[in-house]
Amino acid sequence: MNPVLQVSYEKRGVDAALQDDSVLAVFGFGASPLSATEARHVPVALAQLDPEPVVEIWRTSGVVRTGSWEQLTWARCDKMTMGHLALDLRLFDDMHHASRRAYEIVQDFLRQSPHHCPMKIWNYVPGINEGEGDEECYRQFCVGRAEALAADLAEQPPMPAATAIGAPASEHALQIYLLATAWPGINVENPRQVNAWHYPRQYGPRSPLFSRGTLMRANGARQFLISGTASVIGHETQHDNTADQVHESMRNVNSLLAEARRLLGSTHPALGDAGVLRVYVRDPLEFGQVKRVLETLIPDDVQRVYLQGDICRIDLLTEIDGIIACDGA
Ligand code: 3EB
Repeated sequence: MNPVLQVSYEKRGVDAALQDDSVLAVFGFGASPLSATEARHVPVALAQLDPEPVVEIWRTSGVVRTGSWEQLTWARCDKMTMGHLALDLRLFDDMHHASRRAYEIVQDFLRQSPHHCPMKIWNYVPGINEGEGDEECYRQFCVGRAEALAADLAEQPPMPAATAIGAPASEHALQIYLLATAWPGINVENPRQVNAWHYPRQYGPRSPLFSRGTLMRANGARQFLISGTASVIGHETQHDNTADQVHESMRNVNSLLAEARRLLGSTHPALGDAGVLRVYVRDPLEFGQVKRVLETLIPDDVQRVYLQGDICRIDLLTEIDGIIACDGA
């Protein structure tokens, strides 16, 4: 069975991609989330590092409907929903309050959606490393998220996979987008890492709330949604250079894939399976090196895009996320 969600990077314009009725979402890079032209259009502020611009396209089968809920816009087919929220930070006192409001909207939206189980949530946070200690923007983002989620903990579905990356400090929007389905996925944790919600106090007042990966099943086919994966063992950052951090991040990705195979009792998912990776690089000058290292670690047919993004801990230099098909599941 083909995966329900087909993800690809294509050298097309956003408008051309949106002409196609089977398209659930089109992600353009280097543009403010506040510039979306319709519900299926998700501009991401992070700039692409590859010289040739691409768009990320999510395709499904069947009729795509669109609508809005508070400031969130959504597009859905019969099997899944893409929801997109861009909150203008100029309307909020601080990141803590913006994040809490954003996650209240996301929770309210999911509760009434036919697809109420979040599989993965992407968070792009302007100036993520600004502020000292517990005032750091990322830590305040985590506090707001935890407060909104704690409000109805009793009805929490399993935690989604997530990515939280810094957008340029000049960007005005806190951006969150998500993929949701009607049934919960299977959470996958990384045996090499402490579960994120058990991180010790030193990383902030409230732990980040996400699973390391989620196995999504729709229409008989499985796909593995990998959270932002960095050079962390246990809970500690490893290595002070980008090349070694790329190697460690890929060891974590491979460890997650192995854990997913163990849970499924299957030989998939594996890196050679159809899929895409997004690679976030803090320092654009390191792009060439990151690319060279990854070319030695990843099969050529795994599509990937390189984006300039700050990682949520100041000592993390790179992070990788992705969506991988679980052939034959
Ligand atoms: C780490 O391993 C990296 O706060 O939602 C990765 C993915 C990270 C998601 C989040 C944070 C988040 O701790 C940090």
